[in-house]
Amino acid sequence: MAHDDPANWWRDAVIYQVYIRSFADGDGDGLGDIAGLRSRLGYLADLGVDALWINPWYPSPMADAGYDVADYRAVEPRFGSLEDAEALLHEAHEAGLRVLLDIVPNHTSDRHAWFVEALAAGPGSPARDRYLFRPGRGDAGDLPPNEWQSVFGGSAWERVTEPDGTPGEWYLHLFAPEQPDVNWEHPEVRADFEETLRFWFDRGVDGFRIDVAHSLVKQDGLPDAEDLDWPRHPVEVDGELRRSPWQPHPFWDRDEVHEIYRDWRRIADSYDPPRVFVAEAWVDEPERLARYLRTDELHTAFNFTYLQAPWDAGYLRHVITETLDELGAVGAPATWVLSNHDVARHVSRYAREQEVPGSSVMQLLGRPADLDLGRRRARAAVLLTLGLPGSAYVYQGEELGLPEVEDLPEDVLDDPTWERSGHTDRGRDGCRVPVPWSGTRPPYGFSPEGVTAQPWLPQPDDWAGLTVEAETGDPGSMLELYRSALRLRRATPGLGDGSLSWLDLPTGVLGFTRESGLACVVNVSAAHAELPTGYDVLLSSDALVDGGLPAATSAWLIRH
Ligand code: TEU
Repeated sequence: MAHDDPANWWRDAVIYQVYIRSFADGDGDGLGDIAGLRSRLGYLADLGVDALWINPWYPSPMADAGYDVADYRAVEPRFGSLEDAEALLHEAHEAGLRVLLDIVPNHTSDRHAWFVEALAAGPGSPARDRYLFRPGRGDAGDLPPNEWQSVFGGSAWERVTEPDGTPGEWYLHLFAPEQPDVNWEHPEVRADFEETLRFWFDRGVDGFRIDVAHSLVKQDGLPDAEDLDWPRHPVEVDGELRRSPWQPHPFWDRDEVHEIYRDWRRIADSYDPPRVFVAEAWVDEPERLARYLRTDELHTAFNFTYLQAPWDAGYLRHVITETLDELGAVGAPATWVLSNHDVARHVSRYAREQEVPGSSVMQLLGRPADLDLGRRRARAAVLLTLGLPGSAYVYQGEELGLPEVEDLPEDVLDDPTWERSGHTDRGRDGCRVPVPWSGTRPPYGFSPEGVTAQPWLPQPDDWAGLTVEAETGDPGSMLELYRSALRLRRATPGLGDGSLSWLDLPTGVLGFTRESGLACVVNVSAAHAELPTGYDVLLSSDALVDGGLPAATSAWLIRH
């Protein structure tokens, strides 16, 4: 298996996403930190994952939970110090865990030294050229330069007050106004991010997750996006799943972005062992995603097409096949991901009617939920996810079966989406609630015993059964299913990197074989399904009934 090989471990690694502010609080201020993470490395090694991806831990005013970086080569004091970070890297490696950090190259914080300098320097200055400042439209320049909308809602442009006190230029921010987009045409911008890569690689970091990897380059002249169909999920046309034809977009997935990653790859390859990248690129077509994974570019990319797929056998088979075909064509392994800190937790997604592709909390609210069904499907889905060829991600808390917290009080909502949408979109806080470790009441061991600080987001009162402590040793728990699956995945040839062949099974039942006589069968339907003959069961997501798979159950099988 690839994960033992220092040059190829990423081809089938299981990578655990540490959303650091919500993972474990070591210093008792209600915010997770490096000390908390260090104290839980044993848990992660024992869980059986190969690597960690840690969300941004750099100094930040936290306008977007750390994705507004004020200094890329330091650590936010609320999370710890650079020494703490180095100690963590050392201890993780000792525990057999590789570590990926998160680099945010599309935008900086508005408190980054460059932006502070740009504001003070005024229009036309070289300092402004590191960002995308433009004059406004209209006689008084009081209209934004174009119609681009921020991902968090509202215009993607903010007007500044010039040093002389007059209303002045506008700057682009595809995300919050506190996250000005940088100008990737500027050689100094390129050189500085490369120095950041080296800074952390020199400290032993094994790779980077690249935030919004598909947005760095904007079209010359910044033209409006004319009625573009974006995103483009496959939709059923005449009984077949198809996408509308791809068209260039002024800021998403422009072809010019690839040159940047060729440069980054050369830097990663200059290290021994080579460092690796995973792209966060919300590019729907696997064919477009594969372009990021050509041999001289990035290693892997999150598979959001899979994450957004409804619980539907035909749809899942379609996106799995498409992914493996397109990524295979450039020699890249697939990744399989069900949840992260930006999307509604999959237990809650799967608890709803599965008609449309999607991931947002707004699609869920107000729709009837069957959380027991959501959990069964989530259990079935993890054996699918870990049974597919390639690498996989586990978002902290999914191994406990945590649901989305859909009823956070409005006054605790922290995601900029809530304000930017004029309080119409509650945003992503519901999947970011601190992890419950032990005990029967909040903070469930998230903070050290005896502290009075509350977790930065309140945990539900009914999570006593979902703590690591409560689930440990309970054979029916989500945690023990993850532990068993991860243990088997490591020990069983045929799981991890490689290929698959589909089995011909009844409608609604997905099944495929892997190398070494291994098979994975997932009953996506609402009816009972027979298992294929000639196999023994290695692991099933729930108990078999009459030797077959009840609805929303999956199994790993081995040929006898
Ligand atoms: O996210 C990029 C992104 O466009 C989406 O995930 C987005 O957050 C979501 O669709 C909003 O509804 C990355 C980070 O993962 C996210 O946490 C940051 O907020 C964002 O970039 C800006 O840095």
